Amino acid sequence: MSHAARVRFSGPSPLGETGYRSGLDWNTSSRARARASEMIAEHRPEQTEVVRDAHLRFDWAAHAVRSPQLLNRVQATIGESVAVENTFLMLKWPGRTFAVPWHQDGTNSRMQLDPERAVAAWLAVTDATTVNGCLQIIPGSHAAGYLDYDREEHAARRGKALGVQGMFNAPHDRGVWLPLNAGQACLMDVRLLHRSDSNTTAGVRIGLNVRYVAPGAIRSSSPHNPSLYPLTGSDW
Ligand SMILES: O=C(O)CCC(=O)C(=O)O
Repeated sequence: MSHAARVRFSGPSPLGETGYRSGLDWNTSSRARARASEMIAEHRPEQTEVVRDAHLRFDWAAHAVRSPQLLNRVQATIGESVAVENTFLMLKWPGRTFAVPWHQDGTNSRMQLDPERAVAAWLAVTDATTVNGCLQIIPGSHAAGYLDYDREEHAARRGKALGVQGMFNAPHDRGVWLPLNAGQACLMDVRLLHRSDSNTTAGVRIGLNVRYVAPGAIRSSSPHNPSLYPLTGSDW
């Protein structure tokens, strides 16, 4: 997206001052862990780290994005009509370096998401802890709006999963860790700065990242608009 066409979108968050909401449930822990076991068995041979559009590939992920408590919160945040714009399943295998740099989910070179009409969710499929690579966020960082960013160096190797990287020297001491049990989820303003570290444990860490949008949320300069996966409403 050209620099001139980019909008900063500074201002309040539909998720309040902190710009995030944690402690939601997308499933029971035992069912989430069962899904994790399936994913580990399927992806262990290739040690796949990123699966794009997981909601189109796995029935459990298609159900996860419409789990009632999560979807209710999403609708309370961005309105009744909701579609999935994108999902990534992220698997962090033991012994591999896979840290995700500071970034904002709602901006990349192709598009920007209007933060009043879009929200990001992160669903823990395994437990996510400070030692296996849970999210770290900077509460309130959405208020500065979209920041400048660089292209991610390793995008090609990671299947172009993340288009942006550490846009500024975010002070780690302002960061808050967001550990979640399997089956729990959090919602984030699409401008909220977040990152995660590599997994230093012997187990696999799996999370599902979801971007939800309401009609009109996507500002794009690309002819290849993302395909939407409507969940509720009829304005699509
Ligand atoms: O799963 C992770 O460790 C990071 C996910 C994330 O930040 C993202 O996909 O936007």
